Amino acid sequence: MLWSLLTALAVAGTQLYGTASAAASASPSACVAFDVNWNLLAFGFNGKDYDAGTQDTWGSGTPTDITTSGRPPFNSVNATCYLSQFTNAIYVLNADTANPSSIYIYDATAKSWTTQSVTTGKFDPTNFATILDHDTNVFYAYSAGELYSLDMGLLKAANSTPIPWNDVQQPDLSADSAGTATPGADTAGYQPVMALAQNHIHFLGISGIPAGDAKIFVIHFSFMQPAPQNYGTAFPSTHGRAASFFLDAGVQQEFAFIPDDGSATYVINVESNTTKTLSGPSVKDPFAQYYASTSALVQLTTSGQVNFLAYNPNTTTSGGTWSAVSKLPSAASTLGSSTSAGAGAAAPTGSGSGSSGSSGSIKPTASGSSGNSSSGTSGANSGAVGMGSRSLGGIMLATGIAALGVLLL
Ligand SMILES: *[C@@H]1O[C@H](CO)[C@@H](O)[C@H](O)[C@H]1NC(C)=O
Ligand SMILES: *[C@@H]1O[C@H](CO)[C@@H](O)[C@H](O)[C@H]1NC(C)=O
Ligand SMILES: *[C@@H]1O[C@H](CO)[C@@H](O)[C@H](O)[C@H]1NC(C)=O
Ligand SMILES: CC(=O)N[C@H]1CO[C@H](CO)[C@@H](O)[C@@H]1O
Repeated sequence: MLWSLLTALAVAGTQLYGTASAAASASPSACVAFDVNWNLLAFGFNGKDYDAGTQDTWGSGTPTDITTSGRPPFNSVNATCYLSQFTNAIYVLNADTANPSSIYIYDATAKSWTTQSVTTGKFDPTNFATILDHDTNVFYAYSAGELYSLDMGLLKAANSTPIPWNDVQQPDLSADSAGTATPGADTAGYQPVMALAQNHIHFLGISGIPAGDAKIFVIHFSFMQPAPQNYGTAFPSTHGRAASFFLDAGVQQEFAFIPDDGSATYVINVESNTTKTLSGPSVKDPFAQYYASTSALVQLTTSGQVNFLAYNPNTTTSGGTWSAVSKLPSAASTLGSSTSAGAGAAAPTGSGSGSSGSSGSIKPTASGSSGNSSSGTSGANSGAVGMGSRSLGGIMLATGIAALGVLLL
């Protein structure tokens, strides 16, 4: 009896530890995005894909099952989805461990899938952040101190010719305003946070840049502005996640930035150079993914929960309440199943806010894109949760092992 109890404890400890590890080190293998009519699309939810409809319907009912052939298996961690607004297609990255660099294309009009092959060159498909530029339909990605691009043309179905990731430049991420570009400056150890607005890539969370500032890469001129731009509010210069708010037509002008500690949601307007401070997500999860429409910021947590914050660019000025998209099932079985996270677990988000042990707010109470592109990524389930579970698992495991030792003696 004692033996069974101890065995059970040890097993429980092992399982807890495994789950916590996965949850704490990588973003979900599911992803969320929007079509051009602002229907919320949820991919890789327990082997299925869903259309949850428009925002006014998310509170109840059931989503439409849009699962069909040719879809990726969604068996890889860190899956991300991007709306190509001109084509009404969703581009899906990191969704197939067997084809880690392939880009799966979902034609949201035809409701069909194709697979675009890619030539990676030096680009590492397991270590990057990216945005899809609205006007050019080109991906820009940062990986290991290098900026890359991949031109999707106007594809809503795959082309038989592989598309290359092109080396663009070694960006200068320094705060130097002298006007001289030093390739690679301040890129060491940088965990990229890329946010798109006005065809500019905003690099956030750079340790040497003051709070409230971003380094800007101007896509149309392939040019990194030497001096950082200030956005009026001292949002922290830490790692986090970003998602651009679409407009019904034209390029995005605002993006949301959620620091890893989930303490607030900052909405940065790159026309007025101002920042609004909205409520942080109820679920604090440094690995949550985020995606935005014209009027909502959506969070997919690493535990598979989907939450949203309503946002009206004309009238929302602060605060706000996060709610669950209760229409969608939890994507529970699509957690970052793989082990890949490994060591990354230590400080997955790099310089990110030393939040991970903090706030115990793990309450599941938390209730809670389209034309010329945008970005989005991040996960939920606060580090707090992950750490908590892991510690618990570790303790239980240790206890079990110690007890086993005693028994063996
Ligand atoms: C997933 O993302 C984490 C950091 O967010 C990174 O450390 C890890 O290498 C990524 N794994 C894969 C397989 O992309
Ligand atoms: C915002 O900053 C940019 C770059 O410094 C500048 O060109 C633009 O005029 C500013 N906008 C306003 C409204 O001040
Ligand atoms: C905000 O105002 C613009 C200009 O009046 C309008 O086109 C847009 O629909 C408004 N957005 C929302 C979400 O109400
Ligand atoms: C369909 C559409 O609005 N396309 C526009 C996207 O942005 C580019 C550059 O601003 C315009 O030239 C296109 O007309």
